[in-house]
Amino acid sequence: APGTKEEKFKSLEKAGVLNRTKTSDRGKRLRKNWSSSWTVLEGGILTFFKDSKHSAASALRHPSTLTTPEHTLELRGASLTWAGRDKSSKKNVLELRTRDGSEFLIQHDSEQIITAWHKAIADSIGRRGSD
Ligand code: I3S
Repeated sequence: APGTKEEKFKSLEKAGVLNRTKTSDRGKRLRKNWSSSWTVLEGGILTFFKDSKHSAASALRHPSTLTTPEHTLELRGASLTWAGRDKSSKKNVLELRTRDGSEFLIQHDSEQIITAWHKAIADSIGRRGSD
């Protein structure tokens, strides 16, 4: 029912295709490698599945590319900011830093779509606190 805890929790869940790249692994800088990825936000976990730039035919032959998570991020204790020009020349880029010091950039050409992701991720982080 609307207004219940369950309903609020459900409203935080989100899925879609985003461009993303990992820029740091527990503090160690990585070379950017942008790819398009099916992305799911559920229960305080953000999951990037293997990139969706392969053709549909290829995905049918290799279903694991659609179902194998490439990165699973625990949002508890994470921080989310809009990435500055120093981080990327792309528009609409979010920077997500996990508690273990790993960093990801998340991007979508649509401002409306990236704003919805910003809200969903920030709400999820906010609900889980920082300790
Ligand atoms: O921060 P950088 O090095 O300018 O990031 C760019 C590179 O990752 C580039 O790949 P190469 O290192 O193979 O040149 C990517 O193609 C660019 O997209 C990256 O910059 P943006 O500004 O798009 O994040």
